[in-house]
Amino acid sequence: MEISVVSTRPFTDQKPGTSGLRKQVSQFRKPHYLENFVQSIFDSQETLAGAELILGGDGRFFNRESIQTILRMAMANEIRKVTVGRGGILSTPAASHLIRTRRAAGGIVLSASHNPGGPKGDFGIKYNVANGGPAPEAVTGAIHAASLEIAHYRIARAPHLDIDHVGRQQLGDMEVEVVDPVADYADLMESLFDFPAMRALLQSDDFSMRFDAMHAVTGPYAMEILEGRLGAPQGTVMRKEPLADFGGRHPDPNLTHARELGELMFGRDAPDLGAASDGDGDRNMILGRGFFVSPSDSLAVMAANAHLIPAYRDGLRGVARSMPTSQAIDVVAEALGIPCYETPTGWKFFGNLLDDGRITLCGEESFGTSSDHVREKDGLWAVLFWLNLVAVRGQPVTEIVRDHWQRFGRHYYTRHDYEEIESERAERLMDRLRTVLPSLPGRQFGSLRVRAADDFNYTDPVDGSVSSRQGLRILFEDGARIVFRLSGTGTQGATLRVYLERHETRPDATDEDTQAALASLIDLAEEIADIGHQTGKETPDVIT
Ligand code: VG1
Ligand code: CO
Repeated sequence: MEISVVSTRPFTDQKPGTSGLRKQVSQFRKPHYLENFVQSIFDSQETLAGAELILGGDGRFFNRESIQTILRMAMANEIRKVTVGRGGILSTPAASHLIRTRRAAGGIVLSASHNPGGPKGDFGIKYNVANGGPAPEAVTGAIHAASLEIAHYRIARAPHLDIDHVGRQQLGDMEVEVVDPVADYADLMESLFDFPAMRALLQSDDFSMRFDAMHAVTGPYAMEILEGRLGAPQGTVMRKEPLADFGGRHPDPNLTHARELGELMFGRDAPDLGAASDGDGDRNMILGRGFFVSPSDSLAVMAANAHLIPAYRDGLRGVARSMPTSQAIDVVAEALGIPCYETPTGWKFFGNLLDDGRITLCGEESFGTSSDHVREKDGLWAVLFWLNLVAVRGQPVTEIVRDHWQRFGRHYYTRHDYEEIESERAERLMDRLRTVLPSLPGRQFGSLRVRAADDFNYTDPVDGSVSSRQGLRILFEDGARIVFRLSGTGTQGATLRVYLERHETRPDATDEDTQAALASLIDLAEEIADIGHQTGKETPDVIT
């Protein structure tokens, strides 16, 4: 088969962010843009030659076309075998699982997660390593370095490959196996949870649930698991057909974008459990009847109840959360007598802790939770965890969370996002704040006294690698915190994220409105960072 060696020149913007390379589709469609990045993966990752690669994506616009290109480049770069999800589909956690079970050298997942899709939307490409997890910083750094030096890429002149039927084919010397994207993952879920108890719950007359797949990748997974294997009534899965533009909305599981689900869950005769996942199936939102479970609380509740779930019957080795995630799980870990690690934002930082057997469960405030069953966050897994929990505790979601607050106190928590700020302005705000931090410790603001203020640095306890400048923290003596960081997943301008939290232990004060309960911290964040003036925005664009 003929191989073309195509001359190209570097693009200077191919530095992967928090989760892969994410750009507008228009950027990805520029001649050579995708090819340059893929060749940079092959050039920098020597373990791939002669090995197996897993390939799939969330089905968004440009997914199928990219898969054809990557297959032809893989052949030209002497990959032994590519395993691809039928239709080019693989959710992020399913891809992680496949990499592990097939002992592949790595995987490429095409997704921009919860960002909008379509010709005017976003596209993304993530590289995962042999443990099934997102490439650590050393690997993304090497890919970026290769992208800055690239002079040509290799691609086979091959016909269009059929990726819509399960089976094996040859592309020159390379084998291409198209697999059912759902089956292995569904088996894995069945091995972790108490399916008989969940089936009984879903089929009983006094329980109902809705899962919003948001026209994204989890539709087929949720259909097979919830309506198929667990026998949930038809219609349990909403917006189940994956669409290339997600039906024109953001596949972002929150109350703004999962509007219909929110209306149902906060309306009359609401179902008992509501849930949604994002574009690539790694995020989850959990709702009770008229009740929103904050992701940080969800993580803490999971840790406190893990022993009730078959896969975690013997307890947890340890837990971890990203730095801005609330400290609700720290309190649970302390009660359980297990370690709790604090990592920078991004799933890649959990990989070593999981591989080293230090933790079983981990999560982020950004609707991400998972365990050692894969090396990615896992949306449907979290939903099944909650379903299993409701089945064995025999209590509604709301009661489970309220009980948790009574036992451990409540960590009031919110995140305020200021979007599409001019990048220079956002950097200036952070720089200014960085210079203010040293003057804060010891200062009193109303009833709050600053204990410490710093720029978060992380040393990986397993390999000793250091990641610096991972977010600015102001820590108060009573345990309250304000954290500032800039997003690493956006495609337009900069997004400032302000994370606020306070621990309330008075049993009669755990049912306040979150924004009201955090009002003085919110005002203080504005005062210290001068957000309105620095960003030109009076109020945040998104509050979660
Ligand atoms: C955001 C979240 C982070 C998450 C990342 C990828 O990153 O804050 O917790 O790991 O998205 O999630 P940032 O840098 O924009 O804050 V996903 O579901 O987009 O792969
Ligand atoms: Co995602």
